[in-house]
Amino acid sequence: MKERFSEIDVGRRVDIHPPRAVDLHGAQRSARRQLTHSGRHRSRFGCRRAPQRVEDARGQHEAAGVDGVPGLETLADRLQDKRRDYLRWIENVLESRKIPAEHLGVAVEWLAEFCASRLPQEDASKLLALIAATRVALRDPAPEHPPYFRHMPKPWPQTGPFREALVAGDHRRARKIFSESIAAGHGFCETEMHLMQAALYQIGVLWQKNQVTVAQEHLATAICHSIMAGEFAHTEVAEEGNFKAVMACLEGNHHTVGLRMVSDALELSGWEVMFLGANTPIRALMDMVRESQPHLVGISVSLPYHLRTAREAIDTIRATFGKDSPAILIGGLSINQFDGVAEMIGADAYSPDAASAVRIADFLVTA
Ligand code: B12
Repeated sequence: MKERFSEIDVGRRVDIHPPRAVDLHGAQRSARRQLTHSGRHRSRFGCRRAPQRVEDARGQHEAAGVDGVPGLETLADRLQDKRRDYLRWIENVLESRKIPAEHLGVAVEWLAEFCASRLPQEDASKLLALIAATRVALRDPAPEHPPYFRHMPKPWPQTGPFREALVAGDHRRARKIFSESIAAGHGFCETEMHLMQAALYQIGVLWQKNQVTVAQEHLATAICHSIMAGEFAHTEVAEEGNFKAVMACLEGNHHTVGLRMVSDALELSGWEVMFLGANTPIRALMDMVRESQPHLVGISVSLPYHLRTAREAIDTIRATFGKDSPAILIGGLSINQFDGVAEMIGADAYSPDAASAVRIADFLVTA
Protein backbone atom coordinates (compact mmCIF):
# COMPACT_ATOMS: atom_id res chain seq x y z
CA MET A 1 0.00 0.00 0.00
CA LYS A 2 1.38 3.43 -0.90
CA GLU A 3 1.69 5.57 2.20
CA ARG A 4 0.51 9.09 1.53
CA PHE A 5 0.07 11.82 4.10
CA SER A 6 2.66 10.09 6.23
CA GLU A 7 3.56 13.27 8.07
CA ILE A 8 1.11 12.52 10.84
CA ASP A 9 2.65 10.48 13.54
CA VAL A 10 -0.33 8.72 15.01
CA GLY A 11 1.42 8.01 18.26
CA ARG A 12 -0.57 5.17 19.75
CA ARG A 13 -1.89 3.39 16.70
CA VAL A 14 -5.42 2.24 17.06
CA ASP A 15 -6.07 -0.91 15.13
CA ILE A 16 -9.61 -1.50 14.17
CA HIS A 17 -10.77 -4.55 12.29
CA PRO A 18 -8.37 -6.73 10.35
CA PRO A 19 -8.86 -5.72 6.73
CA ARG A 20 -11.40 -7.92 5.02
CA ALA A 21 -10.49 -9.67 1.83
CA VAL A 22 -12.32 -7.89 -0.94
CA ASP A 23 -14.26 -9.71 -3.60
CA LEU A 24 -13.44 -7.34 -6.47
CA HIS A 25 -15.70 -9.09 -8.94
CA GLY A 26 -18.52 -8.99 -6.41
CA ALA A 27 -17.91 -5.29 -5.91
CA GLN A 28 -17.91 -4.71 -9.65
CA ARG A 29 -21.12 -6.64 -10.10
CA SER A 30 -22.74 -4.69 -7.33
CA ALA A 31 -21.62 -1.32 -8.71
CA ARG A 32 -22.92 -2.27 -12.16
CA ARG A 33 -26.21 -3.25 -10.57
CA GLN A 34 -26.29 0.08 -8.75
CA LEU A 35 -25.78 2.07 -11.93
CA THR A 36 -28.32 0.20 -13.98
CA HIS A 37 -31.00 -1.11 -11.67
CA SER A 38 -31.11 0.62 -8.30
CA GLY A 39 -34.18 2.74 -7.75
CA ARG A 40 -32.10 5.73 -6.72
CA HIS A 41 -29.98 5.70 -9.85
CA ARG A 42 -32.87 4.79 -12.08
CA SER A 43 -34.81 7.76 -10.81
CA ARG A 44 -31.83 9.96 -11.67
CA PHE A 45 -30.66 8.45 -14.91
CA GLY A 46 -33.78 6.70 -16.10
CA CYS A 47 -33.43 3.22 -17.46
CA ARG A 48 -33.01 2.26 -21.10
CA ARG A 49 -35.96 3.55 -23.12
CA ALA A 50 -37.31 5.51 -20.15
CA PRO A 51 -39.38 8.40 -21.53
CA GLN A 52 -38.08 11.04 -19.10
CA ARG A 53 -34.38 10.61 -19.85
CA VAL A 54 -33.61 14.25 -20.60
CA GLU A 55 -35.16 15.37 -17.33
CA ASP A 56 -33.24 12.64 -15.55
CA ALA A 57 -30.01 13.80 -17.07
CA ARG A 58 -30.81 17.33 -16.00
CA GLY A 59 -31.45 16.04 -12.52
CA GLN A 60 -27.99 14.57 -12.60
CA HIS A 61 -26.52 17.94 -13.56
CA GLU A 62 -28.27 19.47 -10.61
CA ALA A 63 -27.04 16.68 -8.38
CA ALA A 64 -23.49 17.64 -9.34
CA GLY A 65 -23.96 20.41 -6.81
CA VAL A 66 -24.84 23.74 -8.29
CA ASP A 67 -27.33 24.03 -11.09
CA GLY A 68 -28.93 27.17 -12.41
CA VAL A 69 -26.45 29.82 -11.33
CA PRO A 70 -23.40 28.31 -13.00
CA GLY A 71 -23.68 25.24 -15.21
CA LEU A 72 -21.90 21.99 -14.79
CA GLU A 73 -19.07 23.11 -17.06
CA THR A 74 -18.47 26.28 -15.05
CA LEU A 75 -18.26 24.30 -11.89
CA ALA A 76 -15.97 21.78 -13.55
CA ASP A 77 -13.66 24.56 -14.76
CA ARG A 78 -13.44 26.07 -11.34
CA LEU A 79 -12.80 22.75 -9.70
CA GLN A 80 -10.25 21.59 -12.25
CA ASP A 81 -7.36 21.38 -9.84
CA LYS A 82 -9.54 19.78 -7.17
CA ARG A 83 -10.30 16.74 -9.29
CA ARG A 84 -6.86 15.32 -8.66
CA ASP A 85 -7.15 15.98 -4.90
CA TYR A 86 -10.51 14.30 -4.76
CA LEU A 87 -9.28 11.26 -6.68
CA ARG A 88 -6.24 11.00 -4.41
CA TRP A 89 -8.60 11.15 -1.42
CA ILE A 90 -10.79 8.33 -2.69
CA GLU A 91 -7.70 6.34 -3.63
CA ASN A 92 -6.36 6.80 -0.13
CA VAL A 93 -9.66 5.77 1.46
CA LEU A 94 -9.89 2.68 -0.78
CA GLU A 95 -6.29 1.56 -0.41
CA SER A 96 -6.29 1.89 3.34
CA ARG A 97 -9.31 -0.41 3.38
CA LYS A 98 -7.53 -2.91 1.15
CA ILE A 99 -9.68 -2.16 -1.87
CA PRO A 100 -7.44 -1.99 -4.94
CA ALA A 101 -7.28 1.58 -6.23
CA GLU A 102 -7.40 0.26 -9.81
CA HIS A 103 -11.08 -0.13 -9.10
CA LEU A 104 -11.35 3.65 -9.50
CA GLY A 105 -10.16 3.48 -13.11
CA VAL A 106 -12.67 0.71 -13.79
CA ALA A 107 -15.48 2.78 -12.27
CA VAL A 108 -14.52 5.76 -14.43
CA GLU A 109 -14.61 3.59 -17.57
CA TRP A 110 -18.05 2.25 -16.65
CA LEU A 111 -19.29 5.73 -16.06
CA ALA A 112 -18.07 6.72 -19.52
CA GLU A 113 -19.74 3.66 -21.02
CA PHE A 114 -22.92 4.43 -19.13
CA CYS A 115 -23.04 8.08 -20.21
CA ALA A 116 -22.31 7.23 -23.83
CA SER A 117 -24.96 4.56 -24.03
CA ARG A 118 -27.75 5.99 -21.87
CA LEU A 119 -27.71 9.78 -22.03
CA PRO A 120 -28.79 12.11 -24.83
CA GLN A 121 -25.75 13.01 -26.90
CA GLU A 122 -25.59 16.65 -25.86
CA ASP A 123 -25.51 15.79 -22.17
CA ALA A 124 -23.28 12.79 -22.67
CA SER A 125 -20.62 14.80 -24.48
CA LYS A 126 -20.35 17.27 -21.58
CA LEU A 127 -19.98 14.49 -19.09
CA LEU A 128 -17.57 12.58 -21.29
CA ALA A 129 -15.32 15.65 -21.48
CA LEU A 130 -15.25 15.70 -17.68
CA ILE A 131 -14.56 11.99 -17.57
CA ALA A 132 -11.68 12.43 -20.04
CA ALA A 133 -10.14 15.00 -17.69
CA THR A 134 -10.66 12.58 -14.83
CA ARG A 135 -8.72 9.88 -16.71
CA VAL A 136 -5.79 12.30 -16.98
CA ALA A 137 -6.07 13.32 -13.33
CA LEU A 138 -5.97 9.67 -12.32
CA ARG A 139 -2.35 9.62 -13.47
CA ASP A 140 -1.37 12.86 -11.70
CA PRO A 141 1.04 12.55 -8.80
CA ALA A 142 -0.28 13.00 -5.26
CA PRO A 143 -0.47 16.61 -4.04
CA GLU A 144 2.30 17.83 -1.82
CA HIS A 145 -0.10 18.62 1.00
CA PRO A 146 -3.13 16.57 1.99
CA PRO A 147 -6.16 18.31 0.41
CA TYR A 148 -8.12 18.49 3.65
CA PHE A 149 -5.42 20.52 5.37
CA ARG A 150 -6.27 23.65 3.38
CA HIS A 151 -6.87 26.54 5.81
CA MET A 152 -5.92 24.34 8.75
CA PRO A 153 -4.72 26.58 11.58
CA LYS A 154 -1.04 25.96 12.34
CA PRO A 155 -0.81 23.09 14.82
CA TRP A 156 0.86 23.87 18.13
CA PRO A 157 3.32 21.46 19.82
CA GLN A 158 0.46 20.33 22.07
CA THR A 159 -1.83 19.56 19.15
CA GLY A 160 -0.39 16.03 18.76
CA PRO A 161 -0.87 15.04 22.41
CA PHE A 162 -4.32 16.66 22.35
CA ARG A 163 -5.26 14.63 19.25
CA GLU A 164 -4.02 11.43 20.87
CA ALA A 165 -6.08 12.12 23.98
CA LEU A 166 -9.19 12.70 21.83
CA VAL A 167 -8.71 9.48 19.86
CA ALA A 168 -8.07 7.50 23.02
CA GLY A 169 -11.16 8.96 24.68
CA ASP A 170 -8.99 10.44 27.45
CA HIS A 171 -11.16 13.47 28.13
CA ARG A 172 -9.35 14.46 31.32
CA ARG A 173 -6.05 14.74 29.54
CA ALA A 174 -7.61 16.59 26.59
CA ARG A 175 -9.34 19.02 28.95
CA LYS A 176 -6.09 19.57 30.86
CA ILE A 177 -4.14 20.38 27.69
CA PHE A 178 -6.85 22.81 26.59
CA SER A 179 -7.03 24.58 29.99
CA GLU A 180 -3.25 24.81 30.21
CA SER A 181 -3.19 26.62 26.92
CA ILE A 182 -5.74 29.15 28.17
CA ALA A 183 -3.82 29.49 31.46
CA ALA A 184 -0.67 30.15 29.42
CA GLY A 185 -2.38 33.23 28.00
CA HIS A 186 -3.74 31.97 24.69
CA GLY A 187 -7.21 33.17 23.75
CA PHE A 188 -10.23 30.86 23.78
CA CYS A 189 -10.88 31.10 20.04
CA GLU A 190 -7.16 30.82 19.27
CA THR A 191 -6.91 27.65 21.37
CA GLU A 192 -10.00 26.18 19.77
CA MET A 193 -8.47 26.67 16.35
CA HIS A 194 -4.82 25.74 16.81
CA LEU A 195 -5.37 22.89 19.24
CA MET A 196 -8.81 21.51 18.53
CA GLN A 197 -9.48 22.31 14.87
CA ALA A 198 -5.97 21.28 13.84
CA ALA A 199 -6.24 18.03 15.83
CA LEU A 200 -9.61 17.25 14.24
CA TYR A 201 -8.26 17.84 10.74
CA GLN A 202 -5.49 15.38 11.52
CA ILE A 203 -8.06 12.91 12.86
CA GLY A 204 -9.85 13.23 9.51
CA VAL A 205 -6.71 12.10 7.71
CA LEU A 206 -6.37 9.21 10.16
CA TRP A 207 -9.94 8.21 9.29
CA GLN A 208 -8.97 8.35 5.62
CA LYS A 209 -6.08 6.02 6.42
CA ASN A 210 -8.42 3.67 8.29
CA GLN A 211 -6.55 4.30 11.52
CA VAL A 212 -9.44 5.70 13.50
CA THR A 213 -13.04 4.58 13.39
CA VAL A 214 -16.19 6.61 12.89
CA ALA A 215 -16.91 5.85 16.57
CA GLN A 216 -13.64 7.53 17.48
CA GLU A 217 -14.56 10.55 15.35
CA HIS A 218 -17.80 10.78 17.32
CA LEU A 219 -15.94 10.35 20.59
CA ALA A 220 -13.39 13.03 19.70
CA THR A 221 -16.05 15.55 18.74
CA ALA A 222 -18.16 14.79 21.82
CA ILE A 223 -15.11 15.51 24.00
CA CYS A 224 -14.44 18.72 22.06
CA HIS A 225 -18.02 19.91 22.55
CA SER A 226 -17.79 19.21 26.27
CA ILE A 227 -14.46 21.05 26.59
CA MET A 228 -15.69 24.02 24.58
CA ALA A 229 -18.85 24.33 26.69
CA GLY A 230 -16.91 23.96 29.94
CA GLU A 231 -14.26 26.53 29.06
CA PHE A 232 -16.75 28.93 27.53
CA ALA A 233 -18.43 29.23 30.92
CA HIS A 234 -15.17 30.65 32.32
CA THR A 235 -14.46 32.99 29.45
CA GLU A 236 -15.19 36.67 29.51
CA VAL A 237 -18.02 37.57 27.17
CA ALA A 238 -18.35 41.07 25.69
CA GLU A 239 -21.40 43.03 26.70
CA GLU A 240 -24.39 42.01 24.63
CA GLY A 241 -24.50 44.07 21.45
CA ASN A 242 -27.31 44.68 19.02
CA PHE A 243 -26.90 41.79 16.67
CA LYS A 244 -28.45 38.40 16.49
CA ALA A 245 -27.38 35.34 14.46
CA VAL A 246 -28.99 32.00 13.68
CA MET A 247 -26.35 29.34 13.02
CA ALA A 248 -26.99 25.93 11.49
CA CYS A 249 -25.60 22.82 9.85
CA LEU A 250 -28.33 21.92 7.39
CA GLU A 251 -29.97 18.56 6.87
CA GLY A 252 -27.40 15.92 6.04
CA ASN A 253 -24.54 17.73 7.74
CA HIS A 254 -23.43 16.21 11.04
CA HIS A 255 -20.21 18.19 11.48
CA THR A 256 -20.98 20.63 14.26
CA VAL A 257 -17.68 21.58 15.89
CA GLY A 258 -16.78 24.28 13.34
CA LEU A 259 -20.22 25.86 13.62
CA ARG A 260 -19.88 25.79 17.43
CA MET A 261 -16.51 27.56 17.22
CA VAL A 262 -17.88 30.30 15.00
CA SER A 263 -20.94 30.65 17.24
CA ASP A 264 -18.71 30.89 20.32
CA ALA A 265 -16.55 33.52 18.67
CA LEU A 266 -19.60 35.61 17.77
CA GLU A 267 -21.09 35.24 21.24
CA LEU A 268 -17.83 36.21 22.91
CA SER A 269 -17.80 39.39 20.90
CA GLY A 270 -21.31 40.34 21.96
CA TRP A 271 -23.60 38.71 19.43
CA GLU A 272 -26.73 36.90 20.51
CA VAL A 273 -26.48 33.47 18.91
CA MET A 274 -29.11 30.81 18.25
CA PHE A 275 -27.07 27.67 17.61
CA LEU A 276 -29.26 25.08 15.87
CA GLY A 277 -26.56 22.42 15.55
CA ALA A 278 -26.51 19.42 13.20
CA ASN A 279 -28.92 18.23 10.54
CA THR A 280 -31.31 21.20 10.67
CA PRO A 281 -34.17 20.90 8.15
CA ILE A 282 -34.54 23.97 5.94
CA ARG A 283 -38.13 24.34 7.15
CA ALA A 284 -36.96 24.45 10.78
CA LEU A 285 -34.32 27.02 9.90
CA MET A 286 -36.99 29.13 8.22
CA ASP A 287 -39.23 28.91 11.29
CA MET A 288 -36.38 30.11 13.47
CA VAL A 289 -35.51 32.96 11.11
CA ARG A 290 -39.16 34.03 11.00
CA GLU A 291 -39.51 33.94 14.79
CA SER A 292 -36.22 35.46 15.86
CA GLN A 293 -35.58 37.84 12.95
CA PRO A 294 -31.80 37.61 13.06
CA HIS A 295 -29.43 40.04 11.37
CA LEU A 296 -27.37 37.13 10.11
CA VAL A 297 -27.79 33.48 9.19
CA GLY A 298 -24.63 31.37 9.35
CA ILE A 299 -24.51 28.06 7.49
CA SER A 300 -21.78 25.46 7.75
CA VAL A 301 -21.02 23.35 4.67
CA SER A 302 -18.74 20.40 5.32
CA LEU A 303 -19.01 18.03 2.36
CA PRO A 304 -19.50 18.84 -1.33
CA TYR A 305 -22.97 17.33 -1.37
CA HIS A 306 -24.06 19.74 1.38
CA LEU A 307 -23.62 22.63 -1.08
CA ARG A 308 -26.86 21.93 -2.79
CA THR A 309 -28.88 22.09 0.43
CA ALA A 310 -27.08 25.27 1.40
CA ARG A 311 -28.04 26.88 -1.88
CA GLU A 312 -31.63 25.73 -1.49
CA ALA A 313 -31.75 27.29 1.99
CA ILE A 314 -30.24 30.55 0.74
CA ASP A 315 -32.73 30.72 -2.14
CA THR A 316 -35.61 30.01 0.24
CA ILE A 317 -34.52 32.74 2.66
CA ARG A 318 -34.20 35.29 -0.12
CA ALA A 319 -37.48 34.30 -1.77
CA THR A 320 -39.34 34.47 1.55
CA PHE A 321 -37.90 37.64 3.10
CA GLY A 322 -36.92 39.58 0.00
CA LYS A 323 -35.19 42.84 0.87
CA ASP A 324 -35.66 42.08 4.57
CA SER A 325 -33.52 38.94 4.31
CA PRO A 326 -30.83 38.59 6.95
CA ALA A 327 -27.22 38.65 5.77
CA ILE A 328 -26.03 35.16 4.88
CA LEU A 329 -22.56 34.04 5.87
CA ILE A 330 -21.26 30.60 5.04
CA GLY A 331 -18.18 28.59 5.88
CA GLY A 332 -16.93 25.09 6.47
CA LEU A 333 -14.56 22.58 4.99
CA SER A 334 -16.09 22.47 1.50
CA ILE A 335 -16.23 26.23 1.26
CA ASN A 336 -12.54 26.34 2.17
CA GLN A 337 -11.72 23.69 -0.42
CA PHE A 338 -13.24 25.34 -3.45
CA ASP A 339 -12.59 28.99 -4.26
CA GLY A 340 -15.57 30.99 -5.39
CA VAL A 341 -18.20 28.52 -4.21
CA ALA A 342 -19.75 30.89 -1.66
CA GLU A 343 -20.75 33.40 -4.33
CA MET A 344 -21.85 30.61 -6.65
CA ILE A 345 -24.45 29.47 -4.14
CA GLY A 346 -25.61 33.00 -3.41
CA ALA A 347 -24.23 33.74 0.06
CA ASP A 348 -23.32 37.32 0.96
CA ALA A 349 -19.90 36.31 2.23
CA TYR A 350 -17.80 33.44 3.48
CA SER A 351 -15.15 33.21 6.07
CA PRO A 352 -12.48 30.52 6.35
CA ASP A 353 -12.37 30.28 10.14
CA ALA A 354 -13.87 31.34 13.45
CA ALA A 355 -11.45 34.21 14.03
CA SER A 356 -12.22 35.99 10.78
CA ALA A 357 -15.94 35.11 10.91
CA VAL A 358 -16.55 37.76 13.59
CA ARG A 359 -14.95 40.53 11.54
CA ILE A 360 -16.89 39.56 8.46
CA ALA A 361 -20.19 39.17 10.32
CA ASP A 362 -19.73 42.62 11.91
CA PHE A 363 -18.95 44.08 8.51
CA LEU A 364 -22.00 42.48 6.88
CA VAL A 365 -24.45 43.89 9.39
CA THR A 366 -22.95 47.34 9.74
CA ALA A 367 -21.91 48.08 6.13
C1 B12 B 1 -15.43 14.51 13.35
C2 B12 B 1 -15.77 14.24 11.92
C3 B12 B 1 -16.97 13.58 11.65
C4 B12 B 1 -18.02 13.32 12.71
C5 B12 B 1 -18.75 14.64 13.05
C6 B12 B 1 -19.36 14.63 14.45
C7 B12 B 1 -19.74 15.99 14.95
N1 B12 B 1 -20.56 16.00 15.98
O1 B12 B 1 -19.33 17.02 14.46
C8 B12 B 1 -18.89 12.23 12.03
C9 B12 B 1 -18.45 10.85 12.47
C10 B12 B 1 -20.40 12.37 12.22
C11 B12 B 1 -18.47 12.40 10.56
C12 B12 B 1 -19.19 11.84 9.55
C13 B12 B 1 -18.79 11.86 8.23
N2 B12 B 1 -17.65 12.37 7.74
CO1 B12 B 1 -16.48 13.50 8.77
N3 B12 B 1 -15.08 14.33 9.63
C14 B12 B 1 -14.89 14.63 10.87
C15 B12 B 1 -13.57 15.39 11.04
C16 B12 B 1 -12.51 14.40 11.52
C17 B12 B 1 -13.58 16.59 11.93
C18 B12 B 1 -14.67 17.63 11.62
C19 B12 B 1 -14.42 18.83 12.48
O2 B12 B 1 -15.02 18.97 13.52
N4 B12 B 1 -13.42 19.65 12.10
C20 B12 B 1 -12.97 20.77 12.92
C21 B12 B 1 -13.75 22.05 12.61
C22 B12 B 1 -13.44 23.09 13.65
O3 B12 B 1 -13.28 22.49 11.36
P1 B12 B 1 -14.27 23.11 10.26
O4 B12 B 1 -15.53 22.35 10.24
O5 B12 B 1 -13.51 23.23 9.00
O6 B12 B 1 -14.62 24.55 10.84
C23 B12 B 1 -13.83 25.73 10.71
C24 B12 B 1 -13.97 26.44 9.35
O7 B12 B 1 -14.30 25.58 8.27
C25 B12 B 1 -15.01 27.49 9.59
N5 B12 B 1 -16.44 27.17 9.54
C26 B12 B 1 -17.07 26.00 9.75
N6 B12 B 1 -18.40 26.17 9.72
C27 B12 B 1 -18.62 27.47 9.49
C28 B12 B 1 -19.82 28.20 9.36
C29 B12 B 1 -19.76 29.56 9.13
C30 B12 B 1 -21.02 30.34 9.02
C31 B12 B 1 -18.50 30.20 9.00
C32 B12 B 1 -18.43 31.65 8.71
C33 B12 B 1 -17.30 29.49 9.13
C34 B12 B 1 -17.39 28.13 9.38
O8 B12 B 1 -14.70 27.89 10.92
C35 B12 B 1 -14.43 26.71 11.70
C36 B12 B 1 -13.56 27.06 12.86
O9 B12 B 1 -12.38 27.77 12.49
C37 B12 B 1 -13.34 15.86 9.55
C38 B12 B 1 -11.90 16.21 9.20
C39 B12 B 1 -11.76 17.69 8.86
N7 B12 B 1 -10.81 18.04 8.07
O10 B12 B 1 -12.51 18.53 9.33
C40 B12 B 1 -13.95 14.68 8.78
C41 B12 B 1 -14.40 14.87 7.35
C42 B12 B 1 -15.03 16.23 7.15
N8 B12 B 1 -15.44 13.85 7.22
C43 B12 B 1 -15.42 13.25 6.09
C44 B12 B 1 -16.31 12.23 5.69
C45 B12 B 1 -16.02 11.54 4.38
C46 B12 B 1 -17.41 11.89 6.49
C47 B12 B 1 -18.47 10.85 6.15
C48 B12 B 1 -18.99 10.89 4.71
C49 B12 B 1 -17.90 9.45 6.41
C50 B12 B 1 -17.45 9.25 7.86
N9 B12 B 1 -16.26 9.65 8.24
O11 B12 B 1 -18.24 8.74 8.61
C51 B12 B 1 -19.59 11.18 7.16
C52 B12 B 1 -20.65 12.16 6.60
C53 B12 B 1 -21.57 12.67 7.68
C54 B12 B 1 -22.48 13.77 7.21
N10 B12 B 1 -23.52 13.42 6.47
O12 B12 B 1 -22.26 14.93 7.51
C55 B12 B 1 -14.30 13.76 5.18
C56 B12 B 1 -14.84 14.63 4.04
C57 B12 B 1 -14.03 14.44 2.78
C58 B12 B 1 -14.68 15.06 1.60
N11 B12 B 1 -14.63 14.37 0.49
O13 B12 B 1 -15.18 16.14 1.64
C59 B12 B 1 -13.37 14.48 6.21
C60 B12 B 1 -12.61 15.69 5.66
C61 B12 B 1 -12.36 13.43 6.70
C62 B12 B 1 -11.31 13.10 5.68
N12 B12 B 1 -10.11 13.68 5.79
O14 B12 B 1 -11.55 12.32 4.79
N13 B12 B 1 -17.34 13.11 10.43
